[in-house]
Amino acid sequence: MAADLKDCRLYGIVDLSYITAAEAPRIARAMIEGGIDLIQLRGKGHSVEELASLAAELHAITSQHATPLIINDHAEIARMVNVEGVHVGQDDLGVEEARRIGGRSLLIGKSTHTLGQAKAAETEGADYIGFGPLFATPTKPNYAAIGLADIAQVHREVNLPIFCIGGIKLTNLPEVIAAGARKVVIVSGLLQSKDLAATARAAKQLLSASDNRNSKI
Ligand code: 3NM
Repeated sequence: MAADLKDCRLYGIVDLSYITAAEAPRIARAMIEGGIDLIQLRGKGHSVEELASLAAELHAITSQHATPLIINDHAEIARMVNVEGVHVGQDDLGVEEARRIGGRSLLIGKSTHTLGQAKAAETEGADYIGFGPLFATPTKPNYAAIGLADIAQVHREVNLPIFCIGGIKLTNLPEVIAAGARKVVIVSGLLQSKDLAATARAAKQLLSASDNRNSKI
């Protein structure tokens, strides 16, 4: 489907460290209701079988709304379930390898934590990057916050859709946008909010009201 990532502003993650697999379909529906543009399934420490089965269940929901579903880490799941993409980290599969294992046309995203890694991901052929963690976050412990200072430069120098990530909440989103972010991933800020759909809608509104929207990607 090669979803038009340039139109995607808000990326949500169904992260099994915050919710149970049984809750995941309800969460995915709330994300869609809130206008989230891309959904990832992330289950660090969960088995491939369990993730593949949950991915199939979530894909039955996301595909009805043409919301791309991205699987974290496990490119082999893209052979079992018609997910739209795979997201890899710095210590995981390379972009090409993820594409090869997936065996078909897929969106491949890559986590990057420095300007250099962001440029390398572009050279490597990633379709989009995550850039962070902007703030320290319990969702990805052991990673130092990179702050907001490089956001403008990464947007100038890397010609890919860039999703800023890490510790982003509704409260600090205006500051993140002011630093130059156009697209963000929010995990705990959505999964721990009382009304996920309302929080997502509010975040979308902030993102689309920003004047960064003039950008091409
Ligand atoms: N990747 P929250 S930060 C999954 O910088 C993830 O690559 C990051 O969760 C990176 O919104 C992160 O709860 C956690 O901080 C994002």
